Amino acid sequence: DFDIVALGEPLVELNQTHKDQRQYLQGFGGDTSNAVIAAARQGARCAYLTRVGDDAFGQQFLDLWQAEGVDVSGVEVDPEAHTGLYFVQHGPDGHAFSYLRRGSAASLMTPASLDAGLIERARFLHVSGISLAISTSACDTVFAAIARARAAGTQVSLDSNLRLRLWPVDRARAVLRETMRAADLFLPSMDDMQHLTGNDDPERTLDWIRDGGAAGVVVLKLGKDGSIIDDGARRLPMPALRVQAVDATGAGDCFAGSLLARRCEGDSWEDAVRYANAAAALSTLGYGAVDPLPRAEQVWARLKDASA
Ligand code: KDG
Repeated sequence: DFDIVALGEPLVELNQTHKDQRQYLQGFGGDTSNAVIAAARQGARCAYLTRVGDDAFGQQFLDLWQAEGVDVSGVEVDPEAHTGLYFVQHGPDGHAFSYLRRGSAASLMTPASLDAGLIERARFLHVSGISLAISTSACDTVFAAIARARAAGTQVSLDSNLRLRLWPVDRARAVLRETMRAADLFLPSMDDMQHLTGNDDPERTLDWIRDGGAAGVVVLKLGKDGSIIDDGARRLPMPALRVQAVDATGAGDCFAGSLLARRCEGDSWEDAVRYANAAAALSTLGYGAVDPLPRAEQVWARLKDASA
C-alpha cells in the first residue's frame, strides 16, 4: 500500500545556471513528480501515475523514480509521443519557465488507461492545477482519479499551481474551483489566488475559497511570509524559515510532498506545516526542482537549529 499517489506530468528541466551564458544544467521537474520525490525523501511510500515518451528522457525519469523508491507500475510509456521539456531562466524577478510540451505523452493520458487501482491503495491522491491544465483528456483523467479516490476513501490533495501559459484564466478559475470542492486538502499560493480572484489579501482569499465550497483543510502559501492553515474552525499563521534562495523552482512542490509525508506519519497540521516550510526553504538552496530536495535528516537538523 502507498502513502501518496500523485498524478501529472514530469518535464525534463534545462536550468540556466549562469546568467550571462548559454549554459543549461539538465535536471528533472514536473510539479507532481517533484512532490512525490520530495515525499519519498521524507520516507513516504509513493507511486506516480503518468505517461512518458519512449525516449531517452522517459527512460531517465523511470530510472530516477526507481532510484528514489517511487513505484512506477502506473507509468505508461507511449511509443508515439515525447516526454515534455522546460527551461528555467533566472532574472531580477526570480525564475521564469518556457515550455516545449504540447502533444507530450502525459498530455495524452486518458481515464481509460489510468491505473486507478493504485489510488485505492493510497492514503492521499495528489494532483495539481498543471495536471488539470495540460489537456482536456488529462483534465478528464484527473477527475476520474478523484472520483476513484473519493469512492475508496483516499484523501484528495490539490495544489493550485496556476500556469497561465497553459490555459486561460477563466477556465483555470472554473476548473480549479470545481476541483477544490472535491479536495480534502487544498494548497493554493497567494500569487495564484491573486490571479484568480483579483485580490491580494490573505483573509479575503480564504473567504473566497470557503464561499466557493471548499470544505477540507486549506493551507494558503504566502512565499517568504510562510503560510496560513485554515482547518475550517480557525486560521493559524505559520512563519517561514529565512534562507538565501538560489532557485525557488519546485519549492511549492517540496512543501506539498513533505506536508503529505508528515501527515502520513501522524503529525498535526501545525507540525506538518512547520516541517514542510523548513523542507521547502532548504529546497531553494541549489539549482533545479529535484536535485536540492532535502532528505528527512537535513530537515530535522534545520528545524533543530531554528528552535535552538
Ligand atoms: O513547481 C515547479 C514546476 O512548475 C516545474 O517543475 C515545471 O511542472 C512544471 C510546470 O509545468 O511548470
